Amino acid sequence: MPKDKFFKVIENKIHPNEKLVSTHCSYCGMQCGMNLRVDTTTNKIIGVEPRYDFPVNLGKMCPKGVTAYQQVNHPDRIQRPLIRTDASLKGTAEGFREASWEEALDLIVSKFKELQHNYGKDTLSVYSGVSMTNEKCYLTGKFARVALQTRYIDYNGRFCMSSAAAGLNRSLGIDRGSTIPWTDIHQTDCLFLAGSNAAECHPTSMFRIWEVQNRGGYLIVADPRETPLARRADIHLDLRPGTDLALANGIVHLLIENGHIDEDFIRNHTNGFEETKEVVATFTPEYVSEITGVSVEKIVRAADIFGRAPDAIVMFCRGVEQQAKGTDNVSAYTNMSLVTGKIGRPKSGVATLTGQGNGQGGREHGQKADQLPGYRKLDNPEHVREIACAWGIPAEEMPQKGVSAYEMFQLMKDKTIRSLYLLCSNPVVSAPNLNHVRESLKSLDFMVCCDFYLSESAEYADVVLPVTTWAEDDGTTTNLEGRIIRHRQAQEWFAESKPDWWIQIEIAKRMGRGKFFTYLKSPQDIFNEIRQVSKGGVADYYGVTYEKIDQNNGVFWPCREEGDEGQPHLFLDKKFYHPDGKAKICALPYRPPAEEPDEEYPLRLTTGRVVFHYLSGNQTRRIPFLKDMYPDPLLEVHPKTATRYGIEHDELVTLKTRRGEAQYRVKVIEAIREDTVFVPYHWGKAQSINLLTNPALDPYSKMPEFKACAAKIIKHKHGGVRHG
Ligand SMILES: Nc1nc2c(c(=O)[nH]1)N[C@H]1C(S)=C(S)[C@@H](COP(=O)(O)OP(=O)(O)OC[C@H]3O[C@@H](n4cnc5c(=O)[nH]c(N)nc54)[C@H](O)[C@@H]3O)O[C@H]1N2
Ligand SMILES: Nc1nc2c(c(=O)[nH]1)N[C@H]1C(S)=C(S)[C@@H](COP(=O)(O)OP(=O)(O)OC[C@H]3O[C@@H](n4cnc5c(=O)[nH]c(N)nc54)[C@H](O)[C@@H]3O)O[C@H]1N2
Ligand code: SF4
Ligand SMILES: [Mo]
Repeated sequence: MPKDKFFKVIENKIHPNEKLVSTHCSYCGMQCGMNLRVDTTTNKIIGVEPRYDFPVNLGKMCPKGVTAYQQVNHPDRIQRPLIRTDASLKGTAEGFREASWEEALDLIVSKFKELQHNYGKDTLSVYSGVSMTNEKCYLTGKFARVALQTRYIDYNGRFCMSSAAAGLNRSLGIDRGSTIPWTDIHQTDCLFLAGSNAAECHPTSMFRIWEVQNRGGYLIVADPRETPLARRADIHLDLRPGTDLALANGIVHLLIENGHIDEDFIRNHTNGFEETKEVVATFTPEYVSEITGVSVEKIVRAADIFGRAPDAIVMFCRGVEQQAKGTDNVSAYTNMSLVTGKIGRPKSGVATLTGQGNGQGGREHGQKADQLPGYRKLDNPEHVREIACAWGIPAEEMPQKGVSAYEMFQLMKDKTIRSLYLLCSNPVVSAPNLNHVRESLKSLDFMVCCDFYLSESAEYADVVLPVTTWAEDDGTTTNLEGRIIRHRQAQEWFAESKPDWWIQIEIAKRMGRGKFFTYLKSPQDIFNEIRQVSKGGVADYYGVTYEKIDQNNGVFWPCREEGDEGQPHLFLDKKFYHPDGKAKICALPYRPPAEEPDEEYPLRLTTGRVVFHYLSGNQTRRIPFLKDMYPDPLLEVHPKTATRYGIEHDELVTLKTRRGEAQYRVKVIEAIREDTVFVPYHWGKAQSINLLTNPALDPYSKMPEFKACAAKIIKHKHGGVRHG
């Protein structure tokens, strides 16, 4: 790939008694290149330097990235396996004793066997995450289906990328988050970003995003809050939470009316235009303004700028996806690119900003309830046969498809599921409607949690297994562009911790299923299996090798042959991945959020992130700098709303919804709509905003409605402003 205008050769300085290990950040989907500094006398990681040679971040990093290394030798690391001695203390950090690996693994396997003997194979479940490498994500799917032989596996991407995946699959026939490499972004003429707080959540994208304006291009942002991105945008579409579908339909309506559509492209490369035209016909700027609260002028101007721009990129993130109609929102925004033909060429396209480090790769290789490696589907008998054959099991033995993450917690409550193997996620903080989820975990007969810190979820476990961090193991991840990259081991396994793959292989052996795993001795062995098994699938990794990744700074999938260089741009041949080669323009009638404000709950609550913390906060709340910068969650309230409730900045109030309540200090801020309040979700226990969120699920993706529900503020009798 050609070097872009930001590329500079800067050598990393190596200090005496140190070596640099070239790898990537553990956190978000940007997967910034970094070098870990290792003291060669102690062989411990002691610091970090950005990598200038990785084309995505080119030497830039954010506050989380520069402190990520502090996780590795942190005093809170779990040193050895823990076994629960007092069941009455479930839900607390008390009531555990240390144990050997032998004892812990034997206990797990005897419990699994006993439960399966009494209640059938599907009584076990696996809930996983995508902060893990492709190797671990892939193996977890195989572990559930081949070692544990259960249908019940799902993962935290259900709460993250599931609507993007469902929407992109429906519209384009493929779910690669971005149709273009990140090095295209700054070269476009119009960047339309919906529901993304990129300055805080994908901070190292910002130099490219600002460059669009520096070059004379336009930035249009749709967000109920005036985020740093929205503040500098040419147009800020400050919509009510949960109304994106109306906004997107309204813009498509105007693109058609203004003659800004590409008729040749529509005729030759898409289906569905006529039906869509009919549906959007009623979405006049006035009607859209009524639903969204955005002024008619702004809607008209946004559509005009987007329509006139020679090249344009539509980007969206969880703000539009974490809704009970997230899938429709994704397809509706994708319609903007499809009707204008601004897709399938450099500098134009569609991108969702993938959340977790391996949010892309981790959703391709079989951690989803209905999916097998290479993006194959469990309800396709041909796909099942292919994977069963690759794994060496009879096709009839392949477990059926399971259910989505939140539905799994429901099945625990009614005892259909009696055991959970949890890894790489902290659902006691991150799942919606937590009162229910916490009860579900309590009702389990036996729960295992694999983590490197004792998370809020680990406190519900019967056995806790200490795992290695990202910096102690080799492997690959696939970043938000679809680029497969290498992570490298910089330090030995901490204390008695083990990598997730090692643990799963040991359990498989003890379950009597070892023969399906024995030849996997290292991450590279597992990667080679992914190559074989994904061959012929949509997400085809066959042509990717560790060596090729090293030589090219990553390889974009699909990469079908050893000689193939991978595809940074998708659809350059205007072939979409539906059987007829055409993309689908989707006709999508509007529907309101699952829960609208009313007299009792008059406010709209939306939730999300701040720059200093990551997801459930289990990793970042322990890093001194990050904790100091943002110690506790704050409730963002517009000054006029604060006046209406008679509350002041920093006052402690109760926020309540139909599902639960929690107390927060108020942050009075103009950068939010008057009818909306916002709380970040990175905290556990009584501070969890997910005690309040709505588990209404999207019918296609099964994504909960994290981004919109009805709430009220309750003022405390005796104030609560801190003084001094
Ligand atoms: N600092 C930090 N960075 C992260 C993460 C983190 O935890 N912390 N997590 C990573 C992960 S896993 C993810 S998924 C991404 C998430 O990245 P983002 O999606 O950018 O983050 P959020 O804060 O969840 O939501 C984005 C924006 O959506 C807006 N929003 C809320 N409701 C609506 C709505 O109805 N419509 C529209 N259009 N916008 C709405 C919010 O005001 C917010 O500014 O970030 C990744 N990067
Ligand atoms: N209200 C609200 N809720 C949300 C969201 C929102 O916007 N609003 N966003 C949702 C989104 S987008 C996401 S991605 C989810 C994420 O929510 P979670 O899935 O809870 O994410 P993490 O906090 O990353 O949890 C990962 C856990 O695994 C551990 N861990 C890290 N790496 C490894 C590893 O390699 N192996 C193992 N075994 N453990 C590891 C970490 O210490 C941590 O405890 O939250 C969702 N919840
Ligand atoms: S932007 Fe994301 S990948 Fe880059 S340093 Fe920050 S958290 Fe890490
Ligand atoms: Mo996410």
